[in-house]
Amino acid sequence: MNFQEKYERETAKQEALLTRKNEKTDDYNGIYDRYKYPVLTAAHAPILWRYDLNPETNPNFMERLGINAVMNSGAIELDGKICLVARVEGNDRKSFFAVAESENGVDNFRFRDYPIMLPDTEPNETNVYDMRLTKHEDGWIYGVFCSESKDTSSNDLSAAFAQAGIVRTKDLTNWERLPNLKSKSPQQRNVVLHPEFVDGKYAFYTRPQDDFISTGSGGGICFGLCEDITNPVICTEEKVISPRLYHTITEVKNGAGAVPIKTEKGWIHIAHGVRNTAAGLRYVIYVFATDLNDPSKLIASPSGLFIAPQGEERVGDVSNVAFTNGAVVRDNGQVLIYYASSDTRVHVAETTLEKLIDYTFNTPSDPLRSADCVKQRCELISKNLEYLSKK
Ligand code: M1P
Repeated sequence: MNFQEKYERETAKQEALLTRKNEKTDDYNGIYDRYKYPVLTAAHAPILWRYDLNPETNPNFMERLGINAVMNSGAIELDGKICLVARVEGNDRKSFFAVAESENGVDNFRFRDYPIMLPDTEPNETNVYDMRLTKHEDGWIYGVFCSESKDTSSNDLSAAFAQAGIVRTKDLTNWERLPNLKSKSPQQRNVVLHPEFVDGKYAFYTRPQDDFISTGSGGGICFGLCEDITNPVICTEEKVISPRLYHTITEVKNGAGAVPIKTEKGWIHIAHGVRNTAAGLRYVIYVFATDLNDPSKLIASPSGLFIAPQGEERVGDVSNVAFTNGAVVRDNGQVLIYYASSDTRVHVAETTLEKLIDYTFNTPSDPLRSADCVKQRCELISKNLEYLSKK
């Protein structure tokens, strides 16, 4: 096969992938639908990004800059399209951001020709990942992401610092970089900007952590205010709003995910929680709600996990991970939740605002002890048996 034939074959294969129709699976829980195919994978990365297309300099039509994974994606609806700002990881382990767009949000996502060229203002920054996109009431779209740099004070080669980087844009094309967020915590990851001013200030969901991996004394997902987004400093106490709890899905750590969704009953948060197992950490997605007028006040905590990695989702570069940093609510009430599995690919789960509210406010909370959990379940069973006996 000559160069041109190989190019045409690979282009046709990719075109078939990009135009494939997605379909709902028949999994049922009444809460959301899962889709059969991931919406973004490494194979969605344009051929332009990976191959040198000149036969003189690449006679074997060889991948020169491979893509290893496409995962944790911020999400937003812009000009009628669903846009994901995906975390794309090269074969070199460095991540970068790229916009992929789709008309319906469940299939046919296509990357723009160029990845995002983030303003390079942090000289020590080695890696960037996991952008959350907030359409803020000040008129900007903010991207808050993890800005990682090496911890040069340690002898451990892997020691690193995580901070929250901030960019803003109006069109997902031109990006202005602001200074990294400052807070009292030595490290921060999974930081999300709230879409509205709170007491006239910018509000952030933070995740204080003592170390790059371990949250240490960090008690969970926090809330803090910031006076000036161009000089971003958390000026209030970082108040824990969704705590880590013993023997729950958040025991080891948790982190804010999608930008909270405003509903008539409160702000709905779709976050991740991490527990330890003999096979390593297990990441699942969970939901909680905070008060409409005081987003730092927890008002609903449906018990346990919302989305866990299932089937093939359980296997990947970092297995047993479901992670979200983006969801979109459309005008018709459709809710699209983008989640990545095992740090490898991106999926979508679909529900409606009405169902998400029902789930959030009518799912009982975790009683935290087996004895109380079995009581909770027996109450449900006896109510059901009574109801069925009267039918
Ligand atoms: O590997 C799983 C996830 O680990 C991190 O999340 P957390 O900070 O809560 O441990 C993130 O780096 C995320 O990108 C990754 O998916």
